[in-house]
Amino acid sequence: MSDLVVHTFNWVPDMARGYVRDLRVRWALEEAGLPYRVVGVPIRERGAEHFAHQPFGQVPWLTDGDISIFETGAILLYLAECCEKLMPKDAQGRAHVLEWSIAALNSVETASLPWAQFKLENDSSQSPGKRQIDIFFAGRLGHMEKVLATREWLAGTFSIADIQMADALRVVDSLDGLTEHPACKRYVARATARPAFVKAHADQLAHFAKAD
Ligand SMILES: N[C@@H](CCC(=O)N[C@@H](CS)C(=O)NCC(=O)O)C(=O)O
Repeated sequence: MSDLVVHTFNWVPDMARGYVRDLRVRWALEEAGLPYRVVGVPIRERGAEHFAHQPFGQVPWLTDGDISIFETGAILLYLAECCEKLMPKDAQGRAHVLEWSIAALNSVETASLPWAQFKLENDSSQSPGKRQIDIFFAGRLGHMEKVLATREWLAGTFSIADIQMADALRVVDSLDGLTEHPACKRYVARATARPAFVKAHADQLAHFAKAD
């Protein structure tokens, strides 16, 4: 690791302070004892440079010399690869860290974040008539639409990133939630046309049908 730089907003409203996700990255870096710098980027005018590093226009992202990585979970795993204080080296130890990292993001935070948003919505009179969850999700789809408009697969060639992203969007498509996001819709169609998906899907249906 060379010159580690955590990029975060240069200002956020009071209520967000202490909760911006650069905290997780700073925390990991502190645990690891790795030197790093923090660079602030504007919260209001987020330019092309910002989106080139973080396609959702969010923070944080980390640069390590020429390497740039976004998504807090990915950044932590990236740091953990090089630091035994963040993840043990033995196979079972690594597996436990991976399973619990994904559990935090995918099993707990998928519930805790909407819960917090509903709670904030009920406690305030913001956006009357518009549900925060709709605004939140439309924002996410808007960013994914831009990403998927210009690439076939998320990480260059097909990868486990596409398995997870396509499956997350597939349920939305099944509920007609992608009608205004044609690139997302085409991506789901492309992914689910892959022979491996078709077979896995058919096999799952057959598996459960056995129990009928
Ligand atoms: N999944 C992303 C979420 C990042 C995130 O929610 N960042 C917030 C700050 S904590 C942000 O940039 N909010 C501004 C926005 O969404 O426009 C990660 O973990 O890195």
